[in-house]
Amino acid sequence: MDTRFPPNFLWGTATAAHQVEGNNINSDIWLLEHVPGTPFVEPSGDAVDHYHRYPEDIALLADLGFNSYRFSIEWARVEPEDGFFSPAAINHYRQMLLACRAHGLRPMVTLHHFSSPRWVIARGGWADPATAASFARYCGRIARDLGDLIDSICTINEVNIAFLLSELGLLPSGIASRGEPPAFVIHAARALGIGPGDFHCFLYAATDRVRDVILLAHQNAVAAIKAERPALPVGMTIALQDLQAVSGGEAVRDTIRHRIQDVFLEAARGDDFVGVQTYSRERFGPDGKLPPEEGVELTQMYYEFWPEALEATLRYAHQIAGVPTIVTENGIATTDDTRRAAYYRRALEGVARCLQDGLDVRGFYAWSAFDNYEWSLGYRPVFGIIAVNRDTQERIVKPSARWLGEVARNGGF
Ligand code: GCO
Repeated sequence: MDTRFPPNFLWGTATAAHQVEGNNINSDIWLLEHVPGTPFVEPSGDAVDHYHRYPEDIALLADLGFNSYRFSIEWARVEPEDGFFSPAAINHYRQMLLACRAHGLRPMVTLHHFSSPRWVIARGGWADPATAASFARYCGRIARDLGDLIDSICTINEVNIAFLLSELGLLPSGIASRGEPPAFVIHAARALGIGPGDFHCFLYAATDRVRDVILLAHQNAVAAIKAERPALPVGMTIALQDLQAVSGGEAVRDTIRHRIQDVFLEAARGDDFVGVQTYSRERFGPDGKLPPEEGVELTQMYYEFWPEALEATLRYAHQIAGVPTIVTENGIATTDDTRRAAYYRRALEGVARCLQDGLDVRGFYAWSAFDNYEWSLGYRPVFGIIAVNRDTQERIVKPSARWLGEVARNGGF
């Protein structure tokens, strides 16, 4: 098949501040990593020290052949206390953006990637509409101070993550039930001076009220960014699995799909683009979610090796949201890098088929540039096209990085 991509297609890798920078000590996630009973298997610590090593990292990504880089700006660093914007932190991100520009990488910036400042959670977190206003104020500030160097903005990464975890039964035990809060919530809430019932962090709070605050935060952020930089493309990203119905599972699948995908895709309708983030598929029968299909290879995340999911979710996103898409994350956790390259080849063939059918897909970002901190699962799952020895912080380029970089350089394969 013809896997030529348009000449202006964005080719990049993606990272998130908390997962790579290290020592994000003012964030809610850092707090959760360190409280008694934490659901995190290990703390993030120095991560891959991207906060200090971004100049070499950005140069390496450019050398490999990419033309863009998606990274996140950390709200907890930029605004460590309510209303105090750190000029030093903002300048740090300005230097990162300048490094991207100097190396020919068009920067796509995410303004919220799961972690929030501690003060936000102490004031009601994602259940409080005031958080939508605070978030928009921070986004407007970034647009004003850094927008001249940014190519496009993702306001919030995976607006639907908590709802997806909740519907698929993946929340840490105790969070989803209405019973006693788990120990880690009690301790985290105490550290913030609030009651456990008032602890609403982005990753784990999955109520209708939280959903409304998150979508309001996105809308307010778009308005605040556009007020500063009307021409800057803005969207949000959504975690989308290919949700398949098996032998009579359509009704169950459709109900779940409505709650975890449709309401968010519908909210993206007025945006400049929507970010599609896809890793695998999930199958549903009449009684709910089914286990992985027998005989299908599993990744380190216990997801099925199913690169065709990306084509399916891109088509679905176009159908429901009706705006241009960007693949803001796609990838696989495996220690066998030959499987990663195979996965990307098949996923990209799916993207090419979408383009041939006239879908407006604008770019592809591999998750992730580096092996990094996979949230509660720690450092075990490796998603990177570049390995990192975290004792020495040495970067080791994997063959999949060379392959993907060549595809980017050649605009196809
Ligand atoms: C997400 C996040 C990333 C994850 C990745 C792999 O999609 O959940 O954006 O932070 O690391 O998805 O699970």
